[in-house]
Amino acid sequence: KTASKKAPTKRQAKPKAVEPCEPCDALPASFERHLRYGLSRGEGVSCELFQALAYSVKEQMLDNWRQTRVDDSHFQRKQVAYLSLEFLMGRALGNALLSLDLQQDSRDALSNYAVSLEELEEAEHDAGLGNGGLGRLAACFLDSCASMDLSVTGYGIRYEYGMFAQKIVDGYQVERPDRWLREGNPWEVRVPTHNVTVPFFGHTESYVDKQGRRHIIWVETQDVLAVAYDMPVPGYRNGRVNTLRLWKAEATDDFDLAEFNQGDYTEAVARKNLAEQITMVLYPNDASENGKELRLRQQYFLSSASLQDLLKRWVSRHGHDFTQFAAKNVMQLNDTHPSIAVPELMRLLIDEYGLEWDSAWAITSQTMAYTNHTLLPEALERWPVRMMAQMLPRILEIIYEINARYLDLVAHHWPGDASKLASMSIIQDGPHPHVRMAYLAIVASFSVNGVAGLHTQLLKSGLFKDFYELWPHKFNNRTNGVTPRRWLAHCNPALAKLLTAHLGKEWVTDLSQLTALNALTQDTAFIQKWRDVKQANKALLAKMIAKECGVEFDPSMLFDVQVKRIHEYKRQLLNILHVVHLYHQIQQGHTENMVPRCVLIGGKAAPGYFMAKLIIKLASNVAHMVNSDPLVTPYLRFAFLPNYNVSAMEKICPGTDLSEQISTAGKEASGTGNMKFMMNGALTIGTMDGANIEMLEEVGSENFFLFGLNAEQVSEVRNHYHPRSIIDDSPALSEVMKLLKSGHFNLLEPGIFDPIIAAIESSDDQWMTAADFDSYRVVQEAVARAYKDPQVWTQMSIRNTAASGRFSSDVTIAGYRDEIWKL
Ligand code: GL9
Repeated sequence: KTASKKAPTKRQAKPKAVEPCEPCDALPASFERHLRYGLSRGEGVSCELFQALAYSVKEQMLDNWRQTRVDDSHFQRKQVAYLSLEFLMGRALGNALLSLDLQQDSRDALSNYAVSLEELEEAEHDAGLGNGGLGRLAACFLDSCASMDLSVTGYGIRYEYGMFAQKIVDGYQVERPDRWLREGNPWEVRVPTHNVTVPFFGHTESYVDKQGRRHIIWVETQDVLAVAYDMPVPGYRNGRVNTLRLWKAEATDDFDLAEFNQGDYTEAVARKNLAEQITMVLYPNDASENGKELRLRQQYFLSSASLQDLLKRWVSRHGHDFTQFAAKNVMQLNDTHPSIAVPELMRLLIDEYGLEWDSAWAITSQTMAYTNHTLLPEALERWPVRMMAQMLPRILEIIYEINARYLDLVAHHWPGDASKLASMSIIQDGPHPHVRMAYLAIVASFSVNGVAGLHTQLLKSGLFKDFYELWPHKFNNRTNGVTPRRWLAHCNPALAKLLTAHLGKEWVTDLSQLTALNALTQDTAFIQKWRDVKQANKALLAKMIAKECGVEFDPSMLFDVQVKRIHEYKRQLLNILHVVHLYHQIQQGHTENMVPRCVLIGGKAAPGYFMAKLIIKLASNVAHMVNSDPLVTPYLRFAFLPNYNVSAMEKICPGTDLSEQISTAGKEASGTGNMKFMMNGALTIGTMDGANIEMLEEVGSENFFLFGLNAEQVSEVRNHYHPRSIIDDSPALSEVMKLLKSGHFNLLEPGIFDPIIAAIESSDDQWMTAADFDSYRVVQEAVARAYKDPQVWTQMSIRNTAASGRFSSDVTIAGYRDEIWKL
């Protein structure tokens, strides 16, 4: 394999303007056309109406989509490739209508049909191509990049099965496959002209060419075809349409020729499946390493296909002249998942395009940037050397070479310190050596960032301390954010309308404008309007909860919500213990100062995570006892919402009063749900963790319910943690534990919650639930007191929204743009 085509392409004098050949039909006409001629039946069922509307909305974007590509390429703008194994996009219709200002046109188009736009939006299946925060962050970033007119392409995988659907059966989580593409995906465009092939397995050979240069070739590979599916990413009313390119794995046509020739045609065709498995399913694991071979295949498949795509585009313009490549390209690695892109870029530059090692390394190390999303040790990816040697032999050789050269540098920096060489090596030695992907990413990247202030601090002082000493200039913080288009303008139309009426409409693209709300906190008429909006949103949320959980939430009660992945560090357990405490208080008749509240918990547990699943079961059982006691329900109701996802959050955050952000300090890298709630006027009860700290800074401690140990205290107390004496010293917690142990919540299932009880009482409890219980309970009492005065509560709510401007992902992306990408 040697380099192919030489550089071609004439420079165009002007960017081609994309002229529509026929002026594109306005939306209503286009909608009718799609409904009548574009779809199989045109019977007008809501799924078809949705498809017709989606196709016609996509059609409205096509000219701008093409123009965006032409302009970016012509002006030779610096490009960013955002590489991510996850893009948790959710639904696209509502967002597209908002961005393109097509809401009224859509209503017009639907006027002849007995269906509302809102109903059609509900007919769209979520694109659940992610697990949680990390994947949703990628989706918010794409929206901000397009809205800020940045040339950024998302590269990901087109999983046939997205995040599983969660059912609750007898209180237990049951996973159901999410075949989100079954009815087709009207937004995507298959682009076979961008096909590339990705090699696997085989072995390497070396040869010396006529000039005496040694070359490595990777031979007898099993190649898999990567087929591009593009999804449009419209900017907010600015004419830009960026691209999310998702790769699907298919068998190449020349698979297993030998088998063909032996006459085993059908067998050979049937075996195609092996290749296509690569993009079959999203791994549903939240922040945990899983080491499965198929996962590594997915990672390499995405990395290789995306880089080949970028290099092909480069070569078509510049030939094999890569001198400007690093000045014009950045790859942002969303966690270590795509970090195999580092050796892959080296391979492509050296083996395919004939560069020398040093030039290839200069390019690679000036284009790669790495974002870390977690400190949890179980989430740090490591791949067995043996697995890599088999699957990606050429890649492993390159990793060894990168490591050898980098360890020279380490040896220079810490002369004679062999322990540093071992602890910092990309290869973790031992009987089963592993490749440490985070180290590989740091070594090769010009930027390493954390996702909130505390998180970045802890990276520098803990997990990556030695690397920080070696390369302090690489480290930087980029506090996460969420897009105000989806998470305010779209999901909370009533509040959006009120904001626009008082502040004008600029806040949608400049969320710092919300600070002007502070001037309205004494305006009683405005306060009343704010309250009315919240009440109306609570009524909508209550309707959904009645439907999904069969529990009546009363909008006059305090809505107290915790939705996120179920994980011990996020401490849904602490929340449940508090519910049990309230339940017990009510049963004891201590209701004098009680503020009636409805507690909602929702989230998925990783299918193999025993404790997380047991926490769901506990929530379900406690909810059952709470809701079936008529003495209790006037004061307390509790529901577990099944199948929490992006579109559920769009209904939840506008109707929430109190947002639960109660992780053990030092464990939640940032959190982003916390920001969505804040934007929508919820108050937060939370620990000094992740972005909570910055939220508190912005809004002031008088508008935030802070409790619990801070990160420093957590690591200090860790060494002498005795939950049993904490429990003994706390009458409230003692009662709660007594009730749990009595089997009150599992009368027919004796002993099932023993592992939870044991975990709380264990001095090894990493999450230190008992340590924060009393502090949490006391601050929950302060919450209740504040809620009693609607005027005061509403003022605090307004101040929270007012202070949320800093958590727009536009602000985050401005940071990436100026400090990392240098666009
Ligand atoms: C996460 C962190 O746990 C969150 O605190 C952070 O807000 C997001 C985005 O930076 O990244 N890291 C991680 O692995 N997940 C996160 O949410 N997990 C999932 O996405 C399921």
